[in-house]
Amino acid sequence: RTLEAELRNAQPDEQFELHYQPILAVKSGYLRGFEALMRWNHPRIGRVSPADFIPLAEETGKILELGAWALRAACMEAASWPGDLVVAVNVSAVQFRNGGLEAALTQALSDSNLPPHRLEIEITESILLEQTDATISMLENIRALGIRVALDDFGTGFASMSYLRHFPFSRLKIDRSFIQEIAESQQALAIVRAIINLGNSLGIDTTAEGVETDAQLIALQAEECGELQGYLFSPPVNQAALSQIISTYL
Ligand code: G
Ligand code: G
Ligand code: MN
Ligand code: NA
Repeated sequence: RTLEAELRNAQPDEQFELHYQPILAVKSGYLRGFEALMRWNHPRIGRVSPADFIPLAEETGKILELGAWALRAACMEAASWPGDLVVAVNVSAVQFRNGGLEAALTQALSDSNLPPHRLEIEITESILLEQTDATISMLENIRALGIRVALDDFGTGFASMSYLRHFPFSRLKIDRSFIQEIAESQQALAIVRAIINLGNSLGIDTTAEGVETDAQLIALQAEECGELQGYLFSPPVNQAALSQIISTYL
């Protein structure tokens, strides 16, 4: 059977799991929370990369089932974490367009009892391209539930300054392509600094993604960037390793 047929028949609870990557506060080094990242372990094919199955799931509509499963599973897991640790869940443009997203969010929060301020969704700029008014009001409804909204991969797409004025984001996640260069390139550092300053003046938090080296960390510590994420601290890990990270940091 094709990968598409395998995906169509896959039960989320049986073949999928979430891995979690820690997110740290820059100044204090405190653990702020985790980004949940979906993993598909097919019984015969083995591990399939999200880069391969997410687009396929978006084309076939399977992402609606997988996305709702991920939201619920992430909220259930996060409800068992200590303190105010946040869970960030990636949401596809297809989930946005379909119209069931608010219901899936409400359901995940009520099933898990997770306080809404501990849930953040990550959306990409592609969501902003169409249906502007409908998109703005959906984001406002989601914010009104107390859920935070991050704009993922910021700086790579089409997001213009006007998006930042009109859409109620709580966070900008600076794409790792910029972070990769900050220790060597004055231009990359200038762009990252500009994004951080923009966020700070608009009251929007910033996260630097893909921090891999000490030199990058030092460069970011000199800026007013809020949070960090990257292989330097940890790759996405399974639930057992996650508990380990929580007990190390807390
Ligand atoms: O975890 P990894 O770096 O392999 O993820 C590759 C891509 O798949 C990233 O762009 C990531 O945002 C996306 N992805 C991972 N998990 C999810 C998910 O649960 N939902 C959606 N929509 N995308 C995800
Ligand atoms: O598109 P999004 O930002 O959601 O993608 C997250 C992806 O980035 C995950 O697949 C994760 O495995 C990957 N990732 C996380 N940290 C790093 C890093 O430090 N370097 C690289 N190259 N990828 C990373
Ligand atoms: Mn993300
Ligand atoms: Na990203």
